[in-house]
Amino acid sequence: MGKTIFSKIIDREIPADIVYETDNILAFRDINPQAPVHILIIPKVEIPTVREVKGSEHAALLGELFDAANELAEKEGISKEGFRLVFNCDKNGGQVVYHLHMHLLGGRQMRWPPG
Ligand code: DGP
Repeated sequence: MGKTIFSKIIDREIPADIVYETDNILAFRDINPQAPVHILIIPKVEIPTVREVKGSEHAALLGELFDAANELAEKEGISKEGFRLVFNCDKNGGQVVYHLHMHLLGGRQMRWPPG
């Protein structure tokens, strides 16, 4: 299987507005933002979908994703008013890029149910 667009961003083969990086995590602004703040937070390791996530194997990595989300929400000034974290999974979930990613959305009132 070829590299996903997100692996190319991790490897700096294509540009992105990177806002956070650690040994295990990268975060960058979504190219097609759905809110004033729309950041994608991804593990550097390739995990295609939520279905491959295992608590026994990935607990620490998931913790790092949530730490990054909280840190970025604070930095972007959306922590106090609130924000939304989303993982889309497969076709019905609306997943387009098959590299696990958490959407951090904020800066406006979110609605429910989602589209
Ligand atoms: P999803 O539907 O959950 O798979 O979301 C994929 C998101 O990735 C979508 O909101 C648009 C974003 N995206 C796709 N290609 C690129 C890219 O090349 N650069 C950036 N920054 N974002 C991208």
